[in-house]
Amino acid sequence: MKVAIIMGSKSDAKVMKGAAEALELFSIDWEARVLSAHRAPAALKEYVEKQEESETFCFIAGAGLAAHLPGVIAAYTTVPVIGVPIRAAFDGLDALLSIVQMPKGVPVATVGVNNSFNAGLLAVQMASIIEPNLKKKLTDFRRERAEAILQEPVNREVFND
Ligand code: RP5
Repeated sequence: MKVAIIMGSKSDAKVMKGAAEALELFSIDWEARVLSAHRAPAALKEYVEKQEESETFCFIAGAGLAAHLPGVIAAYTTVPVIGVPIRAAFDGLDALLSIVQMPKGVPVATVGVNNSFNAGLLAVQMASIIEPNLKKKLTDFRRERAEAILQEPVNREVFND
């Protein structure tokens, strides 16, 4: 089982590395490509269609500006696509709306602006549907995070940051 991480530009890599980090926490295999919907549409189509015959169970696609990449990927495949809006202008609102406002029939699951870690985590949750070990790991992960929050000391200084 593998996740294909696609980004519209090499400049997106610093944001998109969060997806790979989340997947690696749960030992899920991934591969990453730079493939733009606008600058290299033919290569994008070829890559996405090739994944149909592979172990890829999810695409994570990050793009900024007129971020059509996740939607175009979703148009070429029924493998689930998670879109990551990248903040390049307008605080990322342009990318967020470009990704989330898909027409009925061609869904893209969208995470928060620059939140590629959550995209990785959502892919892990998808994989956990058929992998009981992952389900347990995810439960432990949530519990550890909750414990860390509850142990955080809160004093007056928290309001001074
Ligand atoms: C989008 O335009 C990319 O996803 C990137 O976020 C943004 C800027 O790309 P570069 O001009 O840095 O290549 O297509």
